[in-house]
Amino acid sequence: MLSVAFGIGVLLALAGGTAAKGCNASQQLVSELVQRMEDSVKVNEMPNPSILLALNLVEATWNYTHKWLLQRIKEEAVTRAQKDMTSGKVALYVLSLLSSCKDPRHVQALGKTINLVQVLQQKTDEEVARLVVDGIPKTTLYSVSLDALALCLAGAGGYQVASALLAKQVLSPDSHLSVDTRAVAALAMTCTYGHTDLQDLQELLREALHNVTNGFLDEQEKSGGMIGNIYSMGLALQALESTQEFYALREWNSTQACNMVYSHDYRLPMAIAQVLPPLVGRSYLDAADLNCTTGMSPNPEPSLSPKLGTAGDHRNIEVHYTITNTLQGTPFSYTTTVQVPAGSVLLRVLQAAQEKDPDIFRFQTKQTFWGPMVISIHGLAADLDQRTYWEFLSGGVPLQEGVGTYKPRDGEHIQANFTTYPNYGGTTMEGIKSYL
Ligand code: B12
Repeated sequence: MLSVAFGIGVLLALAGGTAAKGCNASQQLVSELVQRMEDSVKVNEMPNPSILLALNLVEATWNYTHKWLLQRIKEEAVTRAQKDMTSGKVALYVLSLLSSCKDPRHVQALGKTINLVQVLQQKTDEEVARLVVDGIPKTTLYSVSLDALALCLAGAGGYQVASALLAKQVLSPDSHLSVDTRAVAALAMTCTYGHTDLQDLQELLREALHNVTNGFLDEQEKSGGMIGNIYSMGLALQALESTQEFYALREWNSTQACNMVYSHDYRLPMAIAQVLPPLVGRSYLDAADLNCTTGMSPNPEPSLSPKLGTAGDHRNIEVHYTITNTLQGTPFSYTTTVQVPAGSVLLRVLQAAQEKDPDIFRFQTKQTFWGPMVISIHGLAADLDQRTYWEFLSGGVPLQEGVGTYKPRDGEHIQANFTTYPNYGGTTMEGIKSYL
């Protein structure tokens, strides 16, 4: 029902010339991905700002779902941004509002008004203070990168220090930043580079951007187009898309990397939201420069219906499952074997293990935009402050998908290990003062 409207919307965007760079994906692929993203929007779930941002970046036709998302995002902003949101989440809200040509300094809904940029500045200051004192941010460097990007695009203060710290982290041999984090940091640093007159800071950013972009290009040359994994490709392509001047002397044939993206059937709305912009030659850096005059499509209200379950086939498979903690309190390690229908996602395995032996294999999840995240197993809970989490592996190799998406094979051995995510090398304020 919505596809006609999207088709037209995307066509308009492409006719506007945005597809000249980047992957130059077919309109059919872009429309299909837009459709999947829109179909994922449900009235009974949290509005996802990354989806609104991606819809705006591909200039999908304004319709009921789009309008509903924007309204819900404003409502969430005025009720929850100050108290219940991390800095990174507020940054995504700011980016989604900017991309809708709405002023994030003046968000009005439910009879309340909030200055979301001010909230973001406060939260970014807390991240920066923690990064300077402890060498690690309050949340993650991925979030700090979103913070710096959103503040820079909103034309607010506070992003220069954050960007300088990010550049230091990128250049530190001790900080093993993921591709996703380096990509968003590159977007933030590129924005800062274009908005600062401070020469020392520019030089630092140039060096860090050169490092990130050349690292990505080396990686894709070695891995047949892949940068990180299939879920980091969207952000990596966004970064390469908007940082050409920092690898100017190097030829990049994007075909390999784009083919890698085309070969994957993206289903997760979050993954689609990150990969769509570079498919039409755009990145999050374009969020504040969009033309929002597109008219409202006459399509009727979409169903915004609850999610459908997935049906597997009738065969059963056997999966071995081990949970291990050697990090905190009394160490433990337990293994079980369960039968689940073929085609089941890993969550089904955890449920079967819990049903079989609830004392040992009880677990809890929290819903996130990437699906259900396992936050506790055997009564041992992940803790943001202590930077602990339950990591999932198969044959000792970390899974690239979560329990709501990953489908184990017959006979596979899945491990859940209680572990910590890396502490990044410290950067003292002294270390960055000279750049500011
Ligand atoms: C930081 C991060 C983490 C941190 C989160 C810590 C924290 N307190 O913020 C930690 C290290 C805990 C983590 C864990 C995992 N992660 Co992670 N993570 C990220 C990263 C780099 C940034 C997320 C973020 O901060 N977003 C910004 C904030 C503002 O948005 P948010 O909605 O509040 O973010 C929350 C969710 O993203 C959630 N989250 C983070 N990772 C994952 C993964 C899954 C599957 C789920 C359901 C939720 C989730 O934690 C965030 C904070 O609450 C993304 C990269 C990306 N491209 O998005 C990968 C990413 C989302 N993670 C990924 C994966 C695979 C995992 C793991 C499954 C890895 C593993 N083998 O165990 C586990 C989750 C296991 C579980 N317990 O269920 C994949 C997901 C791909 C997919 N198809 O689902 C991504 C895209 C990285 C990648 N390119 O492979 N992750």
